[in-house]
Amino acid sequence: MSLLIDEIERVAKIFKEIIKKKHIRIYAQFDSDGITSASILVTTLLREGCNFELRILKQLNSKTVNDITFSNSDFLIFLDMGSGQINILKGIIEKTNVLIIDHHEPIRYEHPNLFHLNPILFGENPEKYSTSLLVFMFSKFVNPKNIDQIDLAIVGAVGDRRDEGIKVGAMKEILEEAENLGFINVIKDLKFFGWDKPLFKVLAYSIDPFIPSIYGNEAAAMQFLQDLGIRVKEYERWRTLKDLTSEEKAKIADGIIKEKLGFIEPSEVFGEIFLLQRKPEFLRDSREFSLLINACSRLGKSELALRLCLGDYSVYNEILKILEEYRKQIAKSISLIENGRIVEKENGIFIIGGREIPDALIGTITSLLLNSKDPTKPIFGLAYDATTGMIKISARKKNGNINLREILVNVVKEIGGEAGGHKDAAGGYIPVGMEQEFIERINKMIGEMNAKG
Ligand SMILES: [Mn+2]
Repeated sequence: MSLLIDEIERVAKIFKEIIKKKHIRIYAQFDSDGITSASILVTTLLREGCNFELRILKQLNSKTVNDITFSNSDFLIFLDMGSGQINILKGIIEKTNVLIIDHHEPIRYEHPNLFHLNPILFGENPEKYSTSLLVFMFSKFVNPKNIDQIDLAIVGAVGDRRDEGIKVGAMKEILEEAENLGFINVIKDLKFFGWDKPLFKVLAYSIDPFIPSIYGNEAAAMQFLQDLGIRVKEYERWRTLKDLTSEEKAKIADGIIKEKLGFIEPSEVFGEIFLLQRKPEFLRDSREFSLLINACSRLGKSELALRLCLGDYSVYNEILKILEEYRKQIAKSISLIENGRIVEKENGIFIIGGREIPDALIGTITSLLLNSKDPTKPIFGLAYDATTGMIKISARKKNGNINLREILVNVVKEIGGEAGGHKDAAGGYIPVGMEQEFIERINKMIGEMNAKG
């Protein structure tokens, strides 16, 4: 057994003993990993008959921490955030019990009131975990019944793009168990979803895989398929993913890999897909489920996503409308970028979102562009965030040894702000007006790091 799993088990047992005497307050990060984590925990607490409150936070920072109210008998839980913000949580930890379940780079801090579950603290690779998987393991120790939450755990992992590597260690056993119990089915296929929708539409609106040359352009998607020798229509009916032969699927995969000229791994186009066997048809594909959650969150409707996770399917039609709006906003942001809101320096690419690209979308957009720009350069998305009155930063990279979290932490030390995250995906805030300074300093810093090797 691993030290991490031992610790999850130990904390789960203590938790089970004391939770009935406590009022529990859950704070979860607003993306698909955070919301699935919150849902798993909500189900767990309901099964234990506990009192709790839940809030979804866009970001935990020195401003939003002030909104956290509690009394000394409360038990606070932070999901998919908190590890990197321990400094601002110390005041709370001094006064009451805090449980952090997270996989972002942690600050090491010990206190009798603090339970801190983070793979990095136990020498494990954080790339193998999402918070949803950690919360799931925790919940399973609280009550073995919670094995049925495996599907949400997978949706969260998919949202963080952790699905490629999760079949290792403890997760491998859990996934096999879930497969045997009929909760999930793992297949290999093209990584698109929308099995019954016209194929050209599926390609035109896919954001993962993302094909920039046809995104949002149905005519271009049709042309792309025709150029590959794939019929888009059969008699009077549009063909769908379901209609494709394996040869045609291979042609599409090859076509995309060629189109993207090495900007994409073959496994991002064709690979393992987790199907959720116990969910209704429209939520069966874990990637589609995850996209719906993200669309809701990014457009400020995380409560709908939460309801969907908890099994209230009456919200589905409303969520489909949100998804449409989400896609429109992404298409609009991408066209803004193509029309000049981007700066390419020697050592990095910078998206200048200003007030035009919504701060809630800047992370998504930055990730998308990572698949179509020079893969040797990290990308930094900048957008104005009205809630903090600061410029939000999202940083992503594909290759190279530099650590984006470290770089952002160093820069905000010089120009002000906050930063946290992972080596390959980090984020933060800088003061308004410091954008140019930020770009210059980042470009210089990465240049110096690359020179050192
Ligand atoms: Mn996460």
